[in-house]
Amino acid sequence: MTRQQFVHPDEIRARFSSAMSDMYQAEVPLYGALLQLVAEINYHSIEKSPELARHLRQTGEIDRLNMERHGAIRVGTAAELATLRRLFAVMGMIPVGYYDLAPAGVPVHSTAFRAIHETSLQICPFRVFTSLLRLELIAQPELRKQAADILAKRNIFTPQAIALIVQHETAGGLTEHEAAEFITQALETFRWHNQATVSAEVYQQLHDSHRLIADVVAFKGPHINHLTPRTLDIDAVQTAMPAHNITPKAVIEGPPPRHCPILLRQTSFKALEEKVAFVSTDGQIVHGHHTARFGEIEQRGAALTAKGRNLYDRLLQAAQDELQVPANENNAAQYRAILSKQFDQFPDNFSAMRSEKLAFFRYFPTEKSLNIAAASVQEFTLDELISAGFIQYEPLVYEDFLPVSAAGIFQSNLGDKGQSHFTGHSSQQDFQRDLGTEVIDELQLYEETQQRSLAACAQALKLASLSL
Ligand code: OOG
Ligand code: NI
Repeated sequence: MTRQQFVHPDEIRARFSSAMSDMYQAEVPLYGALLQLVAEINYHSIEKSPELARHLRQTGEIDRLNMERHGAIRVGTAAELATLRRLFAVMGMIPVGYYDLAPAGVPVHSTAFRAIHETSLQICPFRVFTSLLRLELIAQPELRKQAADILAKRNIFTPQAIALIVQHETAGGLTEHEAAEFITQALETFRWHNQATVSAEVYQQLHDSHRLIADVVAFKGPHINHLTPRTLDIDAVQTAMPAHNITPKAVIEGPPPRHCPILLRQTSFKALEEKVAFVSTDGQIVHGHHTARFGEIEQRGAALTAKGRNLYDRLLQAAQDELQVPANENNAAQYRAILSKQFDQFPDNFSAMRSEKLAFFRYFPTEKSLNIAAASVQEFTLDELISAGFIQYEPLVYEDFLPVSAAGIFQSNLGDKGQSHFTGHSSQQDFQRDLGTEVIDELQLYEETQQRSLAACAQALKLASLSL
């Protein structure tokens, strides 16, 4: 069989993402309502703002907007995480970034599986925030052992999914028929099961230790716990949610509203209370409930450089320090005011963000550049080429996550008022050992995309090279 007959991983990812969205819509109808609301508001945002429309067309984001989403899952063992890495690799999804949630009181550490090249991201930007439970953070040794024993007994992958992962690894790809079967089989891992694998008593013990531990340990597999569409106007969706019977959390996570959006702003609706069946040791079924699955929306903005990110982290921390208590329903308006005031210090135009090297950009040759004699611009710097109208730039969209926001999303859904942080030291090395590979540094990826766009400009203008 020749390579040409393999379905491209980008195509498998696009189909899988769409199949997962269909499954989640059937499982959580409110997600369907949210999708519709987001699509309507995106449509109006584009109609209302020719500038936004032009920007989205220039970057190509307009074509990926309606299929853009991320999901989140939580696994219990190193073996589960390592096999997930192989499963996502079939779809061209590689672990990017390390997120330590323990300091925020969530006993997990995480990565995001996603495509890494701008061409692949353009075909399908689907990402999955994937967390590994840190059992060592369970304080009671007996419960810790019991949780580990329960997890050791489960298998979260179908035999056919494993066989197709191996087929992909040995043959170098999947045929049309195999890819279709892979999507069906892989989806099984993320399906919701309303039957718990433990008794109501064990569930309660796990739940008392931390709600998240019950969510990971007491079920057959890592059910997808939310799928998040991308909105162009998160404030408009947040305001419109209650009229659609969707109750959002009080505060939007991330930066304040800005003319030039940066990083990521997110809000979610509370997890649903769902009926589950527990099995007691004598085989009796006991009915109960579990809250795990919720809905979330996000607005994505410019990817920041290390310098920009430091400024963001500092201003966010300053806003939290000034508020003194965690943001909630009662102080939401005050928090918004404080946050906006702090972020006055973050330039809100792309020209300043570029000259101060706060964000990453993608450079495009303009129409004008196609008609000039190369010799006439040989001596121009990048800034001069921009001023003379030969090159345009657009911010690179942030493709990743924010640990403080992620913790806020976890917390609002866990309703966890107890433990506010874990002290056990966490380590990217341990995570990578369990994952079976190193995670990619996201800043490196943005740097490379920026660099490739400069190289393309140099080529269009017939220049030997072009640098920042
Ligand atoms: C993941 C929470 C993090 C985000 O968008 O930051 C997340 C989870 O609840 O499992 O999805
Ligand atoms: Ni999320």
